[in-house]
Parts: sequence; structure tokens; C-alpha cells
Amino acid sequence: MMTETTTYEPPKVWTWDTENGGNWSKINRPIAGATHEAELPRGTHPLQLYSLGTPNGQKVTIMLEELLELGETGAEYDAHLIRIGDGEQFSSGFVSINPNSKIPALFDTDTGSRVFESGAILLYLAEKFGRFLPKDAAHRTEAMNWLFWLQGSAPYLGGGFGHFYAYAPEKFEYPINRFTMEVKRQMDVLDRELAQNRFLGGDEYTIADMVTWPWYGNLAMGDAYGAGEFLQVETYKNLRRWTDDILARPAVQRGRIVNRTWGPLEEQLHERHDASDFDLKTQDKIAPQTAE
Ligand SMILES: N[C@@H](CCC(=O)N[C@@H](CS)C(=O)NCC(=O)O)C(=O)O
Repeated sequence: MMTETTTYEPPKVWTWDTENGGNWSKINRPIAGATHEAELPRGTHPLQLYSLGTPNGQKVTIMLEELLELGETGAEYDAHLIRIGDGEQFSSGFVSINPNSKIPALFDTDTGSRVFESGAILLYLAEKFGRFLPKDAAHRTEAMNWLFWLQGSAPYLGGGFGHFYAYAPEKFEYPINRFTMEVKRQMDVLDRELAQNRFLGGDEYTIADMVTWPWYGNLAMGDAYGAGEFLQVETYKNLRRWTDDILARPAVQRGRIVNRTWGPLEEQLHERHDASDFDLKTQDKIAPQTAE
């Protein structure tokens, strides 16, 4: 029989305790919808992106920069900064394009479509431009397998491992063990796939790689949660080879710094409205803080 070690007994009815959410307690709420009226800014390009340079945000800016790298001028975009720590994802304007109040969200002025969920955004762009998704059924299916794998797996890394290892108000052994086990297993899944194939699902670089790199590439480089040594990331050799190959791409180097407000200053471009913004002087890449 298992020994009962629980010190917390859930009440009959859960109630909202605003003090109890760790770093994110100020913005996490058990209800959806807008908290305030505010319109979204609108730039001049066909694609309007509302985002932040987290891994989910990086997926989209990497894809857009890859499309531009291929000469797809229709992929010109304005990347507006959404400061999720300040609750900007709960403005009426943001909620109207993403009822789930999470970055990234895209508005396509050509079609009038709103697009939310980063995986859906990459698929939308791949189909719109006919790029980065294999044309033949077998390879396309493999790319979709890995795309959906990532969308289902990354929450265990970010919301599970990252939350309990780095952000929770205390270090709790049980969830850290549980999510470390899962994240190491996921890295091994990728490592074995990348022992067989240059990219995920084959020899073609696709949106499956673009959604996965910001999560497991950053992790494999030791850049996520200060957990490189804890997870022994250098042991996943094929994952590291793929990570380095992708990092060497100019579009990835541009895309990974868009809407980023932390880390080394040369790796921050708070808003992107033009290709030349990457060449701005450092102080001009930083947006003024929003008023408290
Ligand atoms: N499944 C979503 C996840 C998006 C997501 O979790 N976004 C985070 C930042 S990485 C966010 O906006 N969090 C703000 C909040 O939870 O209020 C996607 O892939 O787009």
C-alpha cells in the first residue's frame, strides 16, 4: 500500500486564490475574455503579428523570415510587441483575434483572417505561400506528425518542467521529477529521429523543424531555464547537430530576436516593421516601457 504523504486536501469546491500562482499569479485567471478596452496597433504590411519572443513567438518570426529569405515579399510583416507580463494579451483588441489570450496571434489583411495557435499560424503561412511543407503525401504526413507532436509535447516542457524547475514559488520534488523524466524522454525521441533523418520526418527543412527548434533547440543549447547541466543536454548528440544546423540559418538568426525583451541587448529587437530594423543601433531596437 502507498503511504499517504499529502499535506493538501482539495476542498469540495475550488476557489480562486490570487496569491498562489508563483511568477505568473498576477496574470493567470480562471476566466477568459478581455480585462480592458484597447485597440491593437496596425502597421502597413499585409501580415500583422502580435507577439513576444518566447519559443511560441519565435516559431512565427522564424517562418516569416524564412519566407522573406526566399524572396516571398508578400510575407512582409509588422511584429508588434505584446507584453504578456503586463496583461496586454487581455485587451479587447487582442481577444478579438485570439479568444485564448496567448501570443502569437496573426491578422492577415489580405484575407481578413485572424490566425491563432502557433502551429495553425505556421500551417496557414506554409499553405498561403506553398513553402516549407512537402508536396508529396508521404513526406507531408511526416511533417504533420512532427508538427502535432511538438504542439502536444512542448507544454510538458514549458508549462510542466520549466514552470516547476524555474518559476514555481518553491522547488517541489514530485513535479520536477515527473516533468524531468518526460522532457528527457522527449529529447531522446528527437535524438533518435535525428539519427535517422537530417530534419524531422525527412531530409527537407519544414515547418515541423521551425516549431520544434525554439523549444528543443534552445533547450539543447542550454539556453532554457538554466537547465543545461541538470538535463545533461550535451548527451543528445543528434539533437545538438540539428540545433546547430538550424541556428546557422540567417533567417533563424533574425527570427529568434524579434519581439524579444530579455537576454543580451544584441539579441533583442522589440518591434519589427521593416527588414532594415535588424540593422538599427541597439538603443533604437528597444521599445519604451509601457506606463504602469
Ligand atoms: N498553444 C499555444 C500556446 C501559446 C502560449 O502559451 N503563449 C504564452 C507565451 S509563450 C502566452 O501568451 N502566455 C500568456 C498567458 O498565459 O496569459 C500556441 O502554440 O500558440
